[in-house]
Amino acid sequence: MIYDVEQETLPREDLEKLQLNRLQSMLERAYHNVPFYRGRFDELGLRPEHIRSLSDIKYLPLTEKQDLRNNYPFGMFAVPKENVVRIHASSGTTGKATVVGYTRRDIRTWAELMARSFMAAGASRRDTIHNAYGYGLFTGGLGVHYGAEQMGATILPVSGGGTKRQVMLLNDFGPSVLCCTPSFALHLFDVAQSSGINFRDLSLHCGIFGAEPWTDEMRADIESKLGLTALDIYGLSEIMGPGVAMECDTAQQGLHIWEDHFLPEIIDPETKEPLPPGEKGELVITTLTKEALPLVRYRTKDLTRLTPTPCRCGRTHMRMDKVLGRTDDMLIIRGVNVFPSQIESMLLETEGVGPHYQLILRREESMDTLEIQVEVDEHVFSDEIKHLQRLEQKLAKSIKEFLGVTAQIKLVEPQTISRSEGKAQRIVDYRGV
Ligand code: DLL
Repeated sequence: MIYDVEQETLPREDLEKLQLNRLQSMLERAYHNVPFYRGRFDELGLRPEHIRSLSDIKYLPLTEKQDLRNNYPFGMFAVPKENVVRIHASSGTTGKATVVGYTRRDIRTWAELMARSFMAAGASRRDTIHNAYGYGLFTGGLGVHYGAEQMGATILPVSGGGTKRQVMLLNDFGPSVLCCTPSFALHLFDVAQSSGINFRDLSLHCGIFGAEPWTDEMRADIESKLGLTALDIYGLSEIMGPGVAMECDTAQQGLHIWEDHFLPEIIDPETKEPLPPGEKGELVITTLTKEALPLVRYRTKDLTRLTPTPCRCGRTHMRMDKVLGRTDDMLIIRGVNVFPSQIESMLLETEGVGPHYQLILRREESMDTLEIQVEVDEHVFSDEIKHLQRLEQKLAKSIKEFLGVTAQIKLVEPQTISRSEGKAQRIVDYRGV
């Protein structure tokens, strides 16, 4: 079922007309109300009315996270403070948080787009949704919450933490949809198992997982363990929060970007030049309707590819591939570039090797080293030492062969790698310490 048939299936020509209209009025607002943008435009001798077609977007300046930080906390807002009804922030690993704001209409749009996302996942108002995304300054909890209510489903505002209690609620309340990070879904599975609860006996039919990168191999693992359809949801606080793009359950192949509100592009992260359709690069998004925090060509740092071909589900909005990783998560090990997701795919192809892993980077005598710690099943771990060593060597060999990096593999016991209730920490980097 489609939540907003008219908007979600707009013929491309009409969709692009709508995008151009919205782009032009957003640029007017950004230029006149945000000193940062007025400064950028003036430097380039550019005025909003110079943008006459969607392809003119390439003349607009890019916006980066640092620009938001430089204008911390509210300097990029395009409306007076009294029109802002909500603030969220993402903590980030370094420096000050990135602060975002919403008007009443922004919140309504977000709820609508999340309702679209739920229905794209095959959910409906008859569902009960267990929401384990954190409530608070993080956008996950409240974003999902408002969308579920907008669609008319029953929402369980569980938030993060208290894994054992969550398992009890899953068992007792019988929700049909689970929302959390993919790594937390696996953690819930482990905790359920140790309490003697089989996920497959629960009433869940669908999981809406996002907020961190995860591979198709991880999806297969989650689907088989949890007995549900696992779908990918993408978003970032700067642009809105969850629900910028959502995978449909019809094709389960790429995430529809809600293009009547967001204009996506792919650029080469090095040269910053736009790339032709279908090429892999950094996703850049321009918000088309956001009132409180309009962003022009925001660099997400996320690497993906846009698929302009029509989707079987009937939605006309373009799809993006599952995010491969972030440009700033790319590991460069002795000159070889590799993303954690590529290592994840390789690990999960091996029977008995689990989805919980951590990449540990060290510098030894000015050489970078990579250690991959990965949990193995109980029966693999209790195997003879020589079998474990053989498996370690086999994994190291295929990683070297396919990804070109030398890694030391350390197979560890189940439950040894620390679990996160939010985003998993896949990389531990001791190089700068
Ligand atoms: O993570 C919003 C969100 C909440 C999305 C719940 C989905 C579900 P931030 O904390 O600002 O916002 O982090 C945004 O997380 O730039 C990506 O690098 C990463 N990310 C989000 N969704 C996905 C996904 C929320 N499905 C950053 N796949 C983004 C891969 C994702 N990475």
